[in-house]
Amino acid sequence: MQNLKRPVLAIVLIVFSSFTFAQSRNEEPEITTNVKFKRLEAMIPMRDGLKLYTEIFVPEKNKEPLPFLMQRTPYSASGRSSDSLNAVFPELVQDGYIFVFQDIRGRYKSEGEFVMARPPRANKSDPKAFDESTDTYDTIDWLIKNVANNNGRVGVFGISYPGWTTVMAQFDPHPALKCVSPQAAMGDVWMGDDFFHNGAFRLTYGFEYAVSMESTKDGYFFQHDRYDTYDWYLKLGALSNVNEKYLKGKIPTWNDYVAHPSYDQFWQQRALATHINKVSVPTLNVIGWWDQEDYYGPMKVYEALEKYDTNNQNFVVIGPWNHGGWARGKGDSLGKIQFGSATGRHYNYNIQRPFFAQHLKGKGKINLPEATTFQTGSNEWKAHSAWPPTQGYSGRNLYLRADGKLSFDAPTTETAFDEYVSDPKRPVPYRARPIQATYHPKGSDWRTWLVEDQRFVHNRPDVLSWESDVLTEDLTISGQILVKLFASTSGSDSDWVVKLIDVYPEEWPSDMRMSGYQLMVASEILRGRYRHSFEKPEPITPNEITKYDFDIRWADHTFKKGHRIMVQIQSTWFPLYDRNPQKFVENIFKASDADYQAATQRVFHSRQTPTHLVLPLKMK
Ligand code: PG9
Repeated sequence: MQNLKRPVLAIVLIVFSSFTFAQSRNEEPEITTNVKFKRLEAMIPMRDGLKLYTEIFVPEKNKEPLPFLMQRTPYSASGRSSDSLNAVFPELVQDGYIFVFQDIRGRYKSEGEFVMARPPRANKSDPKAFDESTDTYDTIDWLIKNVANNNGRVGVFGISYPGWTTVMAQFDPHPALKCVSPQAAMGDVWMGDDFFHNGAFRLTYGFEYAVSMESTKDGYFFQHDRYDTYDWYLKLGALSNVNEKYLKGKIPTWNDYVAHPSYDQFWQQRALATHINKVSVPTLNVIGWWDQEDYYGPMKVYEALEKYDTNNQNFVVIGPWNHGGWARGKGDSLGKIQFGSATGRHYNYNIQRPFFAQHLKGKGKINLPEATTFQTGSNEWKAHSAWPPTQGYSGRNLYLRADGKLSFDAPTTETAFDEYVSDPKRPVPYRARPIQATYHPKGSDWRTWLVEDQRFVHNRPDVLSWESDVLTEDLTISGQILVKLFASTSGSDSDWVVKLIDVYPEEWPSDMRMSGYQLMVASEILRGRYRHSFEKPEPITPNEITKYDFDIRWADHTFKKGHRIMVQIQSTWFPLYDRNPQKFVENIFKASDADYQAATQRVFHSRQTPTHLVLPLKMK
């Protein structure tokens, strides 16, 4: 057993609202365990009589009563062994837990029907009504009564869909539920997670994921007829071809996209943050800066819980990870980006492990700051007393200027714009081709596309770039990045993609391939029809300068001295996002191939129409 009383986070004086704590480098040992588990299988009955398949792993030699750590998943409860538990959760195995994995309704060996992101039950007074929250409750009740030598305490954790079931676990929880850790929990699949972002449809993910989950009960891989799916999706044409050519109306989630293209009640009910009205148990939210799937939702879940956190039980950790990256490997790099320390190991050893030990085993006390972030660029862990930080930062406007320049000084010219033609026949790829299927069994660059060098599109005629002078000192941003875009289109609908990029210096001696690297720090898309309301789309008046107010999410990043800041703007990001027809149609899922048209886009940077970003800049 590790010494849990070792101080977990160095306590230093708070400067403004944030402070750096001792670099974790070499602090956490690589733990190897070789614990043998007894595997039990159970069909656990739910309140409506249906049974859920569950595997329970009890350490063979354990004498003291142990707590449960549970994951509820649509991706199969089977397939784990003593070896895989020792490999995946060495810190937790070392401390001693009974691990539980359960197939949610309708998946793999569980009974019932699978419903994608099943909304919380409406009728709470019906004793047989169920949702993921009641299924967790009923499972916990069974576990503590039926598994020998348990200590009556349960923790629930999980990444992504199992992160969603973790958030659901804390609604009306069983008294034995003592803490939860939702990790990359998709929280709002329309506004900013897997299926749409600000109304733009995530074509590759939305299609491939729905097909893989709803074609069979136990996972299915759609075979595109070519390796580079850029071509496949381009050839597919309008979204209306999907049902006609491939799905034939048989995939419920695809039919839901078609029936609910806007942010109506259907999606609002599934947005977990909107249901949160208290912090039920201590909660450790975990998020990756470069999570290619669920970044927005987990932040919203944290924010929603924070509103009710009167007892200071809700915490967030945000690290330099892709989707679930903290649970795989050391976390010392992502793609070509190096972090200088094993950030995943730091999280698992110094944060997750003592969090569960305190709440499930009554051992030690973790002094977690409100928000723990790994600040990228400076590569330092930071402790913030609020996220986003509220003191010591101020919004600073960064303006697009003529000749591709970026400046903190506002433009003074009367008329100024840059323009490009956005052609749905030649959309801008979102990552370097070949674009393998999202989860291609032989490997896919999907997991690291957010940190790809953006030079692969820089200077395309349909991607505009503006760049600052070389920075003469470090510049740190922590929090939400706002966009005030003044733009026109010759069409009557349009997408706008804005990317904030850290341009590395020309000299990068440790790895010359990183010289001039363009690292995306934040990015987002807005479907123009939703500029006023996500529920009620409106056409754009062609050729009229229109203001778009949105955000490109959050960052905690230092642009180092010697680097430059860059902003890129484009109108397609394909095939991650479907193409906007650029002509207003009632429902883009029903548009025909003939509806897609090229449009001339102008981005303005004059005195009256000063397109700019508002950066949450750290004050000196
Ligand atoms: N990001 C996945 C997901 C897709 C759709 C809904 C919920 C989650 C996942 O990795 O589980």
